[in-house]
Amino acid sequence: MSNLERKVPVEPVTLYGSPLSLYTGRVRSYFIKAGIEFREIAPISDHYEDVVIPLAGGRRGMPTMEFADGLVIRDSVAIVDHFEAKLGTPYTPETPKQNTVSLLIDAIASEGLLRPAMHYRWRYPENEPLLRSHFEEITPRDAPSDYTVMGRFKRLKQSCVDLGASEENIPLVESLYLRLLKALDAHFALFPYLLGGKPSIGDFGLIAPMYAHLGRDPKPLSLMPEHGINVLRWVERMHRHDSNLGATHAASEKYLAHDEIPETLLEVLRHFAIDFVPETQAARVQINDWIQSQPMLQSGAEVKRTVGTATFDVEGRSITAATQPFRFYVLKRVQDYVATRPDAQRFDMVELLKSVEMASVLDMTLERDIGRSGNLEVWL
Ligand SMILES: N[C@@H](CCC(=O)N[C@@H](CS)C(=O)NCC(=O)O)C(=O)O
Repeated sequence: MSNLERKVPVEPVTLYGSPLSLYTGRVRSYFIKAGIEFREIAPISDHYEDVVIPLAGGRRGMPTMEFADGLVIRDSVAIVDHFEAKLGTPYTPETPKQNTVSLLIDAIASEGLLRPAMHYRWRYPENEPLLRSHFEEITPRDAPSDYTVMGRFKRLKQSCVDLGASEENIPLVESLYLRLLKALDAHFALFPYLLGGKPSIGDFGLIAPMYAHLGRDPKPLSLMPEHGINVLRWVERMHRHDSNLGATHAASEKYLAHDEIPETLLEVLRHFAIDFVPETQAARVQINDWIQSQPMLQSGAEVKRTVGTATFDVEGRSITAATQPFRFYVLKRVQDYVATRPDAQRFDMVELLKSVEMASVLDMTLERDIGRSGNLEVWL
């Protein structure tokens, strides 16, 4: 029996989520890869309403998970962290450049790809029958208006615009996404996962937008056979217990040797930088201004999903998008990792990030840190 198998809980855990939920995808894929026995159910039972939500900080968020002994964890990052710690960090690369890239892609993909994910879901009516059916499955008891099927449609269509996918910006959002597919396709043609023969934390962040929205809703799914066959194969691979290497992939089920970051992945990072860097910089300024304007913000106060909007330029177009402190909570993990490396390693990491126009993200910090308390993100 391997160490991994021995440390896996005996009782199956319960994952409250849905096939249409972006962040459930991160956890589902992690559980499948780590061999964690789980049952996934819709978050609608009386038990969920009366017992789980209060333990989840009162937030009705997917994913939320519950252990047989009653422990509840809400938030996909916290759930993955919990299991990484428990299992001996099986999906955290040990070498510095690979771990930096894994953490960076985790942040960029799970927080920075919401714009194409929401655009391709909510702008194409052919997705609606599937979405309606899934929302019916997860409509809670005595649903408040925001949580009825119609309420969710209205709210989420609006949040597509709020995230910067306005009517005028559709050509830009689609062009950026199709170029991303192309870059990822070139990478996954050569490597089964981001860093070689085994998934990393970055793969689990990337599967979040690439499954429920971009790899499953009918319209964006239809783009994959034309623009990203190897991305489609990776999406499938991320849902299998085995490594599922392709015939053209090297046979090793390990991360690449010598801390290598392949050129195809550097290209993916260069592409991510196009909107992630200006957006994060603009969001940082706006959120820090907001923090300054809140002298009474108590330590322990819940961090709201959005605190305003920021405007930035991408390829000559202006985008205004909601600013989300959570982006910085995830990004800080890369920043802290790099900051605590020995000088020589840090130098190499900064050089690597410079080569993909991303070094500036190491300095994009908030004036107040974010922590967790009672299953909520809180201002420290
Ligand atoms: N940071 C959270 C975000 C969770 C989240 O936003 N989940 C969405 C579904 S993917 C949700 O439940 N939103 C509430 C709603 O739409 O009612 C995580 O990583 O789990």
